[in-house]
Amino acid sequence: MKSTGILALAAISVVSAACCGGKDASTMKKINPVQFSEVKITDDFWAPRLKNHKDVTLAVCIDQIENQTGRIRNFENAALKQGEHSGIYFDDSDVYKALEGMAYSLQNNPDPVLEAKCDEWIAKFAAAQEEDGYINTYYTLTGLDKRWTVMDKHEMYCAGHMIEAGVAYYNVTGKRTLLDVCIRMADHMMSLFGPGKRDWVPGHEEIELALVKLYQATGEKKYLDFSEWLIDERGKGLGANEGKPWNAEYHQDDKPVREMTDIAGHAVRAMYLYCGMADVAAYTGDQGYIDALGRLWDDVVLKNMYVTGGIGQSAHNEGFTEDYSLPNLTAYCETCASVGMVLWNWRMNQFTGDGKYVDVMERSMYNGALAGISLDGDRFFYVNPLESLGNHHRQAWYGCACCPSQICRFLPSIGNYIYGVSDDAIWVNLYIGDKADVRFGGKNLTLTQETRYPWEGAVKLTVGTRSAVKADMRLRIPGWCKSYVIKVNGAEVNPEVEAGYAVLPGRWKDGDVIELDMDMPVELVAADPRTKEDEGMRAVQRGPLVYCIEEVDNKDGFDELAISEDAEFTTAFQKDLLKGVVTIDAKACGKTLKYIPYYSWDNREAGKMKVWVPLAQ
Ligand code: FUB
Ligand code: ZN
Repeated sequence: MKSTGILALAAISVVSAACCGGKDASTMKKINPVQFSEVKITDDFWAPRLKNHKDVTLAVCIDQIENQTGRIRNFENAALKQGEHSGIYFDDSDVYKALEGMAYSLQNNPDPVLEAKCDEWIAKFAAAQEEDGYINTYYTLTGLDKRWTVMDKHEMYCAGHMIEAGVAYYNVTGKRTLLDVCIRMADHMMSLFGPGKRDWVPGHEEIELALVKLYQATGEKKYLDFSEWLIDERGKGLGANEGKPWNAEYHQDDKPVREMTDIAGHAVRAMYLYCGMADVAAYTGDQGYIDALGRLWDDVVLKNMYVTGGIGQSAHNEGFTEDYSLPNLTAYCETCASVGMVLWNWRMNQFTGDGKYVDVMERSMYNGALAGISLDGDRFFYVNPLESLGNHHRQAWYGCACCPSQICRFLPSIGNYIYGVSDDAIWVNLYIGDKADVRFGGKNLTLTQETRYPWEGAVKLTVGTRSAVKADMRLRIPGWCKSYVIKVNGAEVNPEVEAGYAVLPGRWKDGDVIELDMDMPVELVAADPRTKEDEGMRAVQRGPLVYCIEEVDNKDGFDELAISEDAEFTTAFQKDLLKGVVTIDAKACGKTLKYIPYYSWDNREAGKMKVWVPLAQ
């Protein structure tokens, strides 16, 4: 295959988010996702990763939390009100995030031993909860008199992660012990803060989106209202930066959220805030939130995002610096921030039905986020640079372990992102082999997807249904795809494409087959010319995957390697390399550069790595 074009990232079109054509019973979202609990992943790409998550990653997280660090001991000590707190003041959140991943894993693979482990942890959380509902082992063990005095001490952040875990575990098992702990903590917070009570701006967002989940689980609207109140507290100069050398911008507290135009500050904080705003707006229809999210999306994606879908240029603030400044060697691109991009873009797509959000979601998922875990599932990146001198490696764990626990909860819920339904359409967002049970128009149908994506662009969808279903099938045509063929029951069709989706109206019967065959050439990617760090350089992309060169494959003069616009590319699936990858050989200027998918780097002999390679002079 040969490259014909050059992609410029800034070519992603600029359209602000518009609200909410259709609605379902509960939200103003246009699309509702088909939950991962209804989607059985069967392909060769993700299914082995989910197996690894179950067999390896969970064991690693449990071992770190119980044995290698003091995270569970903090809960035991807090229950007894004796002993010390060890680690960082927000370490409780890692335990909750790992539990959330365990809950999702139980949904995919029921396992009484794992469930017993969850119950054991939950009993420890419940024992560590104060009489008044407060729960945070750091303050219980270092002085409850100081709780709720410093807005950046992550009390609501930890509570938010506990709520996400509590709702997940309740949804999977029906057991409500942890949900009740969450409700008591939420009610405790609401007894102190809110209209007519104390002001509060959580220094690290997360509680906002979690309260919406608590509202969904309990039907108690007061949690939705509290979430909205917390979001609206921002930008009033209340001082989220007290006790920390950071300004209000770092916490997204420099202006009211409806006035926000530019992404700034800490990347993960920003992502969680935007998710919370989208979740609240899904119920309230707040146009001020929706317009702000559209503006912020343009600012992030067009001026501050790496080709890997990673965000947050600087280690200094774990966040944003100047527009178009995207250094590669020192790129921060925290794994959590890439997962945050997935979570936020998923929500934006549900509002608007615009495929451009899924393009970004897919970019962050397959590149920035997936690089965060080793192919064996046992080591993690926190920082994901686009260039390495050979000294950057995944680790078994981190003192600040937000990223391992993030990956732990992200992977088993990957099925969430594949399908959606709206009043009149079934949306196919991602191409991942699976079998899904879809409830549409009062009927149950199955969709069976067969594909070798991301290695090949051919997708076959088979409908299973007892009676014919009238629906538009909306197949996403990824932004990278310039040429494709669609067939229905073997006959080629030429559907309209609306906002990135090919729209196939029909009355779908049992056994109907839709085929989408996307050309997946190798492409050279140029950055926006305002990005000086990538001037005169090109990245290589094929389908949703960004590629890189590693020294282990390119030992001969690695630093001098150059690519050319007329490079000749050959691709090959190598089943024994890096657990099976399509490699790309680029013949340029008499040399052959060997490319591998970015997500798979640093899984062999240590060495240098680059995504952006200079163009030959
Ligand atoms: O502060 C909690 C988490 O730790 C943040 O989201 C990460 O950036 C790391 O600082
Ligand atoms: Zn992280």
